[in-house]
Amino acid sequence: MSVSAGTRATLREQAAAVLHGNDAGGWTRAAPVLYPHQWSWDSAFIAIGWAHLDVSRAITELEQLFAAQWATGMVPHVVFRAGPEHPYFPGPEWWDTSVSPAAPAAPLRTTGICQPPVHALALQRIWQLTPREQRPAIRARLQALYPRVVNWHRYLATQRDPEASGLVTTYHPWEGTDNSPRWDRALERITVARPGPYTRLDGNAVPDPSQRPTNWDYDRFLWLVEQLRKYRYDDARIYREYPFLIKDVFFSAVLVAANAALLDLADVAGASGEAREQLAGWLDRGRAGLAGRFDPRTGLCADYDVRAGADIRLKTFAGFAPLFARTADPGQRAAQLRLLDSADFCGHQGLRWRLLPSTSPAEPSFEPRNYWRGPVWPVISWLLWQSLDLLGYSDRADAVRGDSLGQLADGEFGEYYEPFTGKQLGSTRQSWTAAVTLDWLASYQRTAVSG
Ligand code: 2M8
Repeated sequence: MSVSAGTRATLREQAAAVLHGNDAGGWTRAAPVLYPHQWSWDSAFIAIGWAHLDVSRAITELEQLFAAQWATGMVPHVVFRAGPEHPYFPGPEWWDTSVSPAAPAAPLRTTGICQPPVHALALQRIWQLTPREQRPAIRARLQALYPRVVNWHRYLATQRDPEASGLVTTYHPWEGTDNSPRWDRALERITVARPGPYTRLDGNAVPDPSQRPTNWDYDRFLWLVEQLRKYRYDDARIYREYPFLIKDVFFSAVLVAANAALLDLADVAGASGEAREQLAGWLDRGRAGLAGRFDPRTGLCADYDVRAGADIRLKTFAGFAPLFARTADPGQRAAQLRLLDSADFCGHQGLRWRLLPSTSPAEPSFEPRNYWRGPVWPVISWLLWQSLDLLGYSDRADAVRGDSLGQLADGEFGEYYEPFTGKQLGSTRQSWTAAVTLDWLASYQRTAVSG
């Protein structure tokens, strides 16, 4: 599918208007009503979008996020910045991160978990787009931010991987793909003492409950937060005692790509020899860790439930971790590309667009309208597009971009999309969706210039 130049121009204006509309001054709401605060990986994608409008504003987005970095190096999944006129549940009281000596001091308020480290990819894009006359100023800011990003990666490579396996351990479904069926078994194993009374607010923005996690999910999400708080968000204690620990292959693949991006920026950032060596070490270890989780029979990578000692073998987008990590292994690449276009994924006859669904329609747990259990997420399509492009599969990458823009042409900038009808679901005016749209649109110019 190719989108006309006229549609592209309109989309660019609309996408820029979404970012400006959600701009809260130095940071951007993830969505106007559903997500009124600053979210971590949203912010990284958002910075990529801002980079096309104003590189200085783009780097400010990351600076604001990293201002809330924990002493451990962790970048929290939400920085609560909106006032009481923008309600969100669960808010800072539920997390009460003051129990941890590593949490940032008041008035900063955050959650106590994290999300995939897309930030280095954002920094890389910002630098690529910085006009010559702005280079000295942006370079100085990049140099200040860079060690903090290295520190963030160090946290993931050490505290979140005490086994030095190359795979990041996640503590909570909210560390990326909330109600993905990848977590079902691990959540079923947990006996939940009733979490304190609570009232969900997500129904205000998305009234159709079939598009959101269930109350069963929320009971478990919130109970897990209570446990993390009980352990004072201390990684060592969590690792010893807490019931939900998953080696997440998607999260780990993003870290691989992010380590490669930091190495690419090492000269610009004036990185020390030691930092370069560490980054290269984490990169190799990440690649090896993912290779160890690849199943040649299915062509997919499998997550691992640390507590149960069991593989999580499901057909979801996360199984394409080797592609997201841009694997150098030709056998894995070929197997993954075949699978990507098979009837279990993008080659399914009923799909509106040839785009990767969050869960395969062939999975019994597949639900086409429900959040991370089936819909297509533009940000995931963007990560796949970038990987395919960098791996040299430019035709397949172009098709992902074209289909994604076709899907986005309704101008709603949905959070996610129904794979069979192509209709928008979840929030509208979702910032990260607008951001990746801007990046896709600008890539037509890059192709035109370089080609
Ligand atoms: C979703 O998660 C939040 C909780 O963090 C929610 O449902 O309230 C997820 O899609 C997450 O990955 C995303 O960062 C966030 C904001 O877009 O929304």
